[in-house]
Amino acid sequence: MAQVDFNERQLTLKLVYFGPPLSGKTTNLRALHGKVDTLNRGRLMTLETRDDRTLFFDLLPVFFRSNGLSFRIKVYTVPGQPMHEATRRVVLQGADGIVFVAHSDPARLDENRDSWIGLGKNLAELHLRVPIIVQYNKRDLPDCVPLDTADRFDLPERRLHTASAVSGEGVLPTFFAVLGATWDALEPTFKLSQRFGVARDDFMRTVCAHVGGSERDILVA
Ligand SMILES: Nc1nc2c(ncn2[C@@H]2O[C@H](COP(=O)(O)OP(=O)(O)OP(=O)(O)O)[C@@H](O)[C@H]2O)c(=O)[nH]1
Ligand SMILES: [Mg+2]
Repeated sequence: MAQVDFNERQLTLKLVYFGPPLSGKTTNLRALHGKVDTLNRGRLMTLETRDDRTLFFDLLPVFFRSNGLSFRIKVYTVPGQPMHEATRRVVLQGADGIVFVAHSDPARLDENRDSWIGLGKNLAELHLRVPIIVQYNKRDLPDCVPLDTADRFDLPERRLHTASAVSGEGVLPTFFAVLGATWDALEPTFKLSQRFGVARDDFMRTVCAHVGGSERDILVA
């Protein structure tokens, strides 16, 4: 759950990138790291084998101060390989928002499903109800699954985000989508706008300025 300290005027959020093996979760984080102003980011921590498999998790801390408020956003990825189930649950604990990074390769759609089911089980066990943004990554591949027939993961009206994380395309709009959805989900409980004196759109614009985004990235989110 978000850490909200009204006395210290500090908000800490935890976002988790979840999804099947090799869908591009770590690549999303690397692209995000490349975009965030060096003043506003901590070290990108990754632990991988030589063939790009995440062993434990990746973490990118993003932090900044604005109008006397201190924001910390901790962005994690889980390891996608089936054997790391226990690790995924640990990383998901306390998440405020989730990005589900799906494959666009038609040959790997079953892996998307398996991972989605795994996510549902973990969230149920952890009693977590948090917003989930779906990103179809690797749109640069030939023969991508068309969006109009793509799996919408149990929600026919679900908005699907697209990315080609290797080139950084789509990475920021996905990030702003999960950030906005997370703010919206926390607002009824914490009354963030009122108690921090920051409107949602100002919060989004401030983050945008600190992660090297443009207004367009928020709007298309
Ligand atoms: N063509 C293409 N390749 C990509 C894209 N994003 C990631 N990749 C490649 O896919 C492979 C896996 O990417 P990772 O980011 O390590 O995948 P992951 O989801 O973190 O994998 P696990 O940690 O094992 O779950 C790497 O070789 C990436 O370069 C993309 O948008 N397009
Ligand atoms: Mg990884």
